[in-house]
Amino acid sequence: MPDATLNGHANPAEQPTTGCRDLGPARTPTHPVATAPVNGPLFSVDGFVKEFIHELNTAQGVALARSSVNDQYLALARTVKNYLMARWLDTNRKTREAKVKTVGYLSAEYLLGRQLGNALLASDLNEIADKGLELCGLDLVTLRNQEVEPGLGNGGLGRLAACFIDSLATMNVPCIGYGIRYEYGIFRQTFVDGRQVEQPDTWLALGSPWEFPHPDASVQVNFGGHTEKYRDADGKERTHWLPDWNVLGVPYNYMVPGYLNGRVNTLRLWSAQATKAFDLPTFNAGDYAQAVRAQTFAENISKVLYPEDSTPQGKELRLQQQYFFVACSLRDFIDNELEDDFDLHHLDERIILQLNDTHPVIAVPELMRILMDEKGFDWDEAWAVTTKCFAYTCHTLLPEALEVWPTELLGRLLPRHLEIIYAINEQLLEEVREAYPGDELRARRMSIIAEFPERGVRMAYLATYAATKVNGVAALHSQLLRDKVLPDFSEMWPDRFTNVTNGVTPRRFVKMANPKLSELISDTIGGGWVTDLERLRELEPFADDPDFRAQFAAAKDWNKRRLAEVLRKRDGIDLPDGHLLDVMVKRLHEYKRQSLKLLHVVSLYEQVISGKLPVDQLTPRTVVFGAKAAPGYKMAKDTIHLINRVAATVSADPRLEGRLKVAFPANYNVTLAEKLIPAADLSEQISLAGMEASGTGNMKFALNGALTIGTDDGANVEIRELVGDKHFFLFGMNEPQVAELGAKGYNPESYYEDNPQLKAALDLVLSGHFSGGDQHLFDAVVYNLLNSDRFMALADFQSYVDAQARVEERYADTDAWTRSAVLNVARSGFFSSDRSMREYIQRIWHTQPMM
Ligand code: 26V
Repeated sequence: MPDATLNGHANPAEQPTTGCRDLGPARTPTHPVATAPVNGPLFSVDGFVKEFIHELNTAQGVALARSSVNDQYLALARTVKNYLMARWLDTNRKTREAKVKTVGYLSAEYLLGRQLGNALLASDLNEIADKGLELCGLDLVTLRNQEVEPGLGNGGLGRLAACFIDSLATMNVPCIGYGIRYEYGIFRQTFVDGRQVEQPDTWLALGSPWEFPHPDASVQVNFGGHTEKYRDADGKERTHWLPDWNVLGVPYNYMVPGYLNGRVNTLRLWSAQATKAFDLPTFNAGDYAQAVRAQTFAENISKVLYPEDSTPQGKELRLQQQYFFVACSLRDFIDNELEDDFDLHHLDERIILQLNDTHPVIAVPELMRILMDEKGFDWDEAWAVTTKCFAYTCHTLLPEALEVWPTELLGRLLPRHLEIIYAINEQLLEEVREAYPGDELRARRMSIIAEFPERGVRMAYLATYAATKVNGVAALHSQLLRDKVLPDFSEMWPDRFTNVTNGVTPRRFVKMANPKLSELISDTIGGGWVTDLERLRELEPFADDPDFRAQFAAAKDWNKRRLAEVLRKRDGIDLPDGHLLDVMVKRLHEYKRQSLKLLHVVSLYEQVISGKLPVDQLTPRTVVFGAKAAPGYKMAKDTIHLINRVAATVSADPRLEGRLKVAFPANYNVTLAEKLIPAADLSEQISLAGMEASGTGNMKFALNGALTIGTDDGANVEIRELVGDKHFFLFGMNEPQVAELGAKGYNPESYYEDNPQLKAALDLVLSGHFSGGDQHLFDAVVYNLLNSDRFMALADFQSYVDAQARVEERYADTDAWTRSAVLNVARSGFFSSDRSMREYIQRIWHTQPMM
């Protein structure tokens, strides 16, 4: 049925301007969303305006003339959402009918970024919205800027999940993303006297137009209590779990629109609620606080995202979060997505559950529990199904990042699950002993149960044993995972291990974030690259075309001007014109080595103020840092403080005027990344080799025409191989060299003593130059480098400085630089998350796109 409201005529100039009269104009009282033809005509500008004004009037209850920017943003979001709604319902219906295998992506984090721009892009509504809003006297960019991004993740792992679900929707692959609807996402970072101060992230405060709560579809999640054995009707011994408390999981659905393909997948995030709002007798007796305590307790489960990535926190609440979302998700899929009479022996034909790191691994014993205790399966049947339904991705190499849950805690919170884990472990050890008779040491090494420093469950081992496939996230990482983290497992089950190198969505991180470059690319090779990123290869010949290079450079300049405006408004930072823009943005962690970058800056500065280097020999450069530190990670916070002090000192020193500037905008997030990355000339990827599992920022920079200075770590290795050594500034030890130095005994102080340039830089920090004369303010940072330097920043310092000299040399030759930048773009098509998804589909999931 054609929809009159979408194509009808509406001139906003004729729209009444008062709230009352606004509601007046005739509007067909239909719900266009439910009936809009899925493949029918797009919104006309007039239809768009009519719908927008309607949303403003009815949902926001204001007239255009009286509306705030937030009202306008919400009305626009709803207009776009309405447009996508028919497609969403259609996708759901078709997927259900087809009974095809779905990807259940289980992730505790989704770092989505703003939704409006992406929804407009996916539905091709940008131009119409732009024109329509202009007719209303409004500006699309202003409205887009009103959106607060849902920061429901810490960094790379959460952003990867968001890229993956975007790609699956775009590739027409059925997927439900399952996760937690944190009421507070990653904290908002502010600086007070240069120190990080965390503020709560109130992303829901101004309204959340993209979510659809379904309290009617809530599920119950149990905790605590004990188990009891009994005999069923057939005389078989079975187990009951008698929990002693529970909460409700309320699903909130979010649209995941594919790019111009009419598919809209679902992201389903769970919010915790008390099963009984209050205890009425207690309330009536006047003890209000006691009455609401249960409610507060329950709701705490989805209250806040854990921002810790420095020390694994054995926090009970965190385990509650993990079990909560996983239990909700399995229950939801089995009870609501499958047909009532579905035979769960064939569950693997309908779902593959991808474990995004160890956070959702408690799903393994949960599925066993459901199959055995609720569905009457015996152990072997349940295990046969379970092991076909899970695949596990590991995202780290740091031993301290691998989760181990104390059995005391697990047993108290999830007694039945601990029993099942013990039984799984017994079975594992039996298999190991059979394969390696007499090798008791090996059995002990491979045990899912750790005995020291306390008895605990190694979640990575549990996942590896249960999964059909285990993958690392870049070639080097997967190799090290096999050789160093899980060597016994990979020896016993070599075929289980595989690599899928990460990728990023070209929709958000090129097409949306870099409109000028995108336009140039599309004008040159057509628009197909947006869903087939390897086609960027066709740009290669244009690297030698001066005219193309000029346009490419002009796009970069435009991005820099746009960034300058953002930083001026957002942070009061002035970006000088014509500087090499040198960017290091990522979580603050010692292994990532922000301190190495800082030492380089301090060294340049020191050489100038001490007269060793004439200032006019410095390449004009602005160094931008963006980084949040985990609130409990002292060293990381001290490093932030030092960066801010160096930034203030260097930027204020007239001797460096126009030559060197350091900027550290607070609260780096997806929204800022979208402005920073397209503007960057130089991408800093300088982790100690063997420490960064993959990195994904590195890919975003290369795809936007920044050159990388980097170590042979994570996906840097593959970036360098693809773009070519000439167009990548490699430095530092490689992983075997790091291992060798570690084995030999690393003495950071010797590098300090032997390298006058390094010594001078560290001495300048120790002199109190950046701390108003306080010679001890940064002792922790400096002496950590001098005495321990776990991540060998001092060992790589000289090599890094040398590589920076090569950067400056190339940058001085504008044509050569731009040529390298073009080749970086042309040769980075591999790093599309569409390619990653294709690999998961073919080698791990064995799912099919829907036609
Ligand atoms: C967690 C922890 C926990 C405590 C100890 C220190 C530590 C360090 C890092 C982490 C995060 C581990 C999970 C994670 O976010 N990994 C990131 O995943 C990205 C997507 O695969 C990948 O690009 C990054 O290299 C990897 O660090």
